[in-house]
Amino acid sequence: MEPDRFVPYALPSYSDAERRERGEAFLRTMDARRSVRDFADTPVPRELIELAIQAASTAPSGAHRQPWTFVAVSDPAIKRAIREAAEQEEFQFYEGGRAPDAWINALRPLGTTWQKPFLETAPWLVVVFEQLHLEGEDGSKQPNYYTKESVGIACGMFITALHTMGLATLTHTPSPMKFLSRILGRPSRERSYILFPVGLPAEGVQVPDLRRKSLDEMSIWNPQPEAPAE
Ligand code: IYR
Repeated sequence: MEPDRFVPYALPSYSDAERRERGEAFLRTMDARRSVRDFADTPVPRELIELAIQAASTAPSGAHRQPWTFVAVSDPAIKRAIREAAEQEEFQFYEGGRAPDAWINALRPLGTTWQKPFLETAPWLVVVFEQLHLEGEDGSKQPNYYTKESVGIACGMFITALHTMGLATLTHTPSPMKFLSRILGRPSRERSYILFPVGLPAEGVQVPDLRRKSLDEMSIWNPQPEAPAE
């Protein structure tokens, strides 16, 4: 990237009515998104995963370092290794006393357990890694900036892209998830961030009956500076 080079930029000139229509349509699309934990084994073409990764990589990032690596897995042997390692960690979490009672109780409405068959059933597992620093060819290290924020935004855009293509996913975070670096051969400058199983929902799949916060519950407009900040 040339540091001093700027190029013209413009957005489409919609009317406010068009903007509103587009905003409403997008909200309707995204409001229909749900996390899925039960996948069909129907194959999904690699090119669809490639598109979602490229869409994710349009995310803004600290100093435009794009500090992410997407590792896509469809190989059944690798998926099995990931499932086995993840279930070991999850067993400790759910049954081995690793998770505090409050956490287990908070998860109860989701119906999750240590068993993760989706790690083998879903046609793709996409593991996103956060690049904590850059490594030059001479082995020198340079810091990256706001990596958590940058990778988090990219992951949100990945989920959005998949949903607009009619593909389901789940933000799966086995904890600890260091085993993913080992199985997928990632260097120590990268840390696994989120594992996304990607595919079609299993036939007849059900999801928890969750409610989303209303605008009033989640937004505050023009708070006055003298208002007491609780
Ligand atoms: N990683 C575990 C536990 C879990 C934690 C949270 I926070 C969730 O929202 C859901 C699950 C699991 O994947 O089951």
